[in-house]
Amino acid sequence: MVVLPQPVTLDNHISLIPTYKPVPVLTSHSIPVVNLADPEAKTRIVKACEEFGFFKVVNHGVRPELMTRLEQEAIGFFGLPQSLKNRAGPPEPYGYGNKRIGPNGDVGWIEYLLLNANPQLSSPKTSAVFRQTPQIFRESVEEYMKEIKEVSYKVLEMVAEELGIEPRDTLSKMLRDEKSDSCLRLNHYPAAEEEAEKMVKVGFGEHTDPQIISVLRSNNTAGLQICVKDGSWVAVPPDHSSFFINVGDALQVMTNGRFKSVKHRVLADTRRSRISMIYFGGPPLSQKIAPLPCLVPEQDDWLYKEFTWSQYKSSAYKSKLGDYRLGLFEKQ
Ligand code: GA4
Repeated sequence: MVVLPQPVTLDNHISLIPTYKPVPVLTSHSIPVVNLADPEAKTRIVKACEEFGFFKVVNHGVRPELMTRLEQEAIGFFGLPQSLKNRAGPPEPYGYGNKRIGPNGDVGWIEYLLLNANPQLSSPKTSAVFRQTPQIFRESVEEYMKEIKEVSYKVLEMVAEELGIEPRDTLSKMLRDEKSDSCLRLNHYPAAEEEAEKMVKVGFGEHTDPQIISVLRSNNTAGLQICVKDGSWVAVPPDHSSFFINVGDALQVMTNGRFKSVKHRVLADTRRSRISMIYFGGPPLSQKIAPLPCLVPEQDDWLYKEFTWSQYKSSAYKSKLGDYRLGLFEKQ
């Protein structure tokens, strides 16, 4: 894709986006790192999901050229003239979005493209995006998704094995399902044009991901932060060759709170642009979500009521980004 020299315009509400002072950076050894080829991987994953709801994955098997090619294509897309990009929006929920996140007034220093990750359920907006962009963009997205999905299946199968969940594809089959409600998000946190604007801004406000699992890859620009047990925020050193895995709300529920859905945010240092690509693995809309009986046999011990993914999703889309969405589904 040709990169057009277009200035990035995140319209005129920039002053609404708060600025931030930098927070302490966790050194990389503090963030759990899991080598997927390590025989200890399963144990390390479960420990990380309990402690942080977050970990970094190395030796993941995704071809580096797929990662860099999608990054290049995303840069190409975001470099298109604003009027062209706007034709792919607004994101309801799929398509191109600029500054506005979700339907309830959240804003950030960001432009993005949300795509359905399930070709069976491809939305008209996703198809429209691909009609307007070069073939190689679609191919990069599809090839990347194929491999990233394998990473998420592998991780969920390791979780199942370590926790003794049987069969071992209990979790991964929710994503493998042809009706799985999964999506791919390409985010661009642009560098500021004006010298005076070069500061840290909220790119993506604090939130948890509603789905089962999210797999993130970014370029080497910092910005991602996670909230740890004592409530403090720590910056995650970027690593463009690895993936970062987040536990989502649905996995927190299925493990009855044993795994933590990690609160995270992106504070964009607008001196450098940041590109991230995230696969959000969600179950089919009709999938029932509740603590897994093999982990918590007695319903009296369940911390959450049973709900369908469709119910949770529609409730999420009525919420603000930073809301505690699981509150409505907790048992009294
Ligand atoms: C957070 C995780 C994913 O990026 C996302 C987001 C979605 C959106 O951007 O449209 C939501 C947000 C996310 C949670 C609450 C609702 C929905 C914005 C928002 C305010 C695509 C998702 O599935 O949920």
